[in-house]
Amino acid sequence: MDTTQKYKTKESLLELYNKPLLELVFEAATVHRLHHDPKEVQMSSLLSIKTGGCAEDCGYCPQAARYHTDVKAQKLMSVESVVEQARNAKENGSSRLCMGAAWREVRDNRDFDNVIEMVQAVNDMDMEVCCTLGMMNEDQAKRLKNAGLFAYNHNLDTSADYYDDVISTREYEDRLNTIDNARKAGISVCSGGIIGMGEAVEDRIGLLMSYMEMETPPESIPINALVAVEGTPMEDQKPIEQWEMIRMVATTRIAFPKSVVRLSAGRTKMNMEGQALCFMAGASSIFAGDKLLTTPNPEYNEDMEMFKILGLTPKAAFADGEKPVTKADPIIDARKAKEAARAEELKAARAKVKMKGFEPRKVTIVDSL
Ligand code: SAM
Ligand code: DTB
Ligand code: SF4
Repeated sequence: MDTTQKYKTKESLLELYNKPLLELVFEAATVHRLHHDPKEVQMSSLLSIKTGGCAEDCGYCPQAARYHTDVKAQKLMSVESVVEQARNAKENGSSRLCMGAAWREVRDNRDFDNVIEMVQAVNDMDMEVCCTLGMMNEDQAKRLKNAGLFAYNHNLDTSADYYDDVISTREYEDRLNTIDNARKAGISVCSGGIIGMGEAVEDRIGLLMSYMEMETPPESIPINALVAVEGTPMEDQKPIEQWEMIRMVATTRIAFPKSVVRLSAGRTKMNMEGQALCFMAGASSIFAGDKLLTTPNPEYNEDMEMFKILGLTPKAAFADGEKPVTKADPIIDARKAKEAARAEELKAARAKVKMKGFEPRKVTIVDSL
């Protein structure tokens, strides 16, 4: 049953969303079973590699510099610390690591070189690597793909109509372009949205329509419930009901039968029964680990307990696509060659000084205050 044919218009999707809940869940569960193993759920761990201090004004985001939240800005993590965190995520059952940076856009600088090295290292650990770094151009997307990036997360967040109520520092069109650049580079697309930001149900459907209009819809669609963080313009938003999350997951599943639907932010506010209905209705992935980017998420052992009760199993890496090959990065290789040559020069200079019989000057280091 190709449901994308049946539910192609805003009206039909709206009607679907508003169906009696259990009928909607039943229909979604039926579609889910045609395209996915309902026992398998992908576990993806999030890691904030560069936190806070972001120049954008996304109304939901605790990492925007202009809002007074408890998030402390931190510089880019080291490659070694990322590898350590990836190892921990893998040991806890995650098959994907999603690295997030509080950037408006990717810039061609040393930080991006380091992200390339992170992608190479985590791909070499046989985990699916996903990045969410803000806007990027085609060359940057190609460089990430070359490093072994499996997926790129870039959310449209809401409908084109409601977008201006949420963000003013960039356009919907900019988001679409970045998604296009990831797609052109052969990277799997992860793109979804947030519910509970004060939008109408029509905007939730409008978000889905934006994906419906794409030549190829995202391979993965995260559905987030707003985490209303103190200090952001959305701090007082009324929390959504679990039923709304279930309806949104089910409608997304039916509209995009082949995509992975990710039950994303907001699980700490849901009980196990609510999450179970989401899995029944076609959610096939979660963010795992006790932290999203800056806000709490259920602990690994809580999720494992839930999986045991519901009879779910973590999905293996690369079940939905071949592992990318990590290729050499010319920029990093050139930099390393330059550093090696400089080290050789220094070594030779030191040896020369020694041959002449000079003793290196002794320097006493006094602890600074
Ligand atoms: N800076 C990059 C960007 O905006 O694309 C990547 C990081 S950004 C934090 C990734 C996504 O997290 C956002 O697009 C948004 O969908 C989601 N997000 C951020 N804050 C959220 C919140 N308070 N509640 C739910 N989702 C949130
Ligand atoms: C997505 O759709 N949700 C994740 C991930 N992609 C990057 C982020 C959720 C962030 C929630 C707020 C926070 O922890 O800062
Ligand atoms: Fe910056 Fe991304 Fe947060 Fe927007 S969502 S403020 S771009 S970190």
